[in-house]
Amino acid sequence: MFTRVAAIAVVASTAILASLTGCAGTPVDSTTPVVTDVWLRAIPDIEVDGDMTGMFMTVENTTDEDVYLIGGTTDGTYTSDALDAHEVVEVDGEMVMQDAEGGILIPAHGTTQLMPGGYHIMFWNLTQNIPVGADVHATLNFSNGTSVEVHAAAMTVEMGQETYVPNGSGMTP
Ligand SMILES: [Cu+2]
Repeated sequence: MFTRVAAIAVVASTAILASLTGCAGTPVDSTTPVVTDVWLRAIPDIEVDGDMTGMFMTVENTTDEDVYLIGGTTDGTYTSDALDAHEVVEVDGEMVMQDAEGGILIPAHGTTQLMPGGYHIMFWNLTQNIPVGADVHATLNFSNGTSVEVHAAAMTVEMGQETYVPNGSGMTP
């Protein structure tokens, strides 16, 4: 009787140890920014809607150092181009997009929103339509050497939420 109880106790403590070891064995890299709410503007017909789009998200930096989102890559499904980190700025009264110099700043212990009319990740030269509901894969690269794999849901941007202004490199996404 006593022996059996002892044996059960050993099994129980081994299970607890295993679960603790499991946690320790898969540490979260605390220098990797936390990316949430990823989506991108659907382009249902590239002949009509244009062959570029923007990806949007929330990025949180939990470290003591500023980090920059410097761009990304895709699996080539919708474009074979690299993904650029862009911003929308006002130039001579017009809103135009341009490269975010040095990347998109995610301040130390801060959060940055990428949204239509502001910061975005640019998809150039789309090779096929991105219908509403499509699951678009991308890898985002940060200035501290970390990367984050994301899946963006393609969604329609409500009318009036974004502007289309011609400029040297295209239009605001
Ligand atoms: Cu852009």
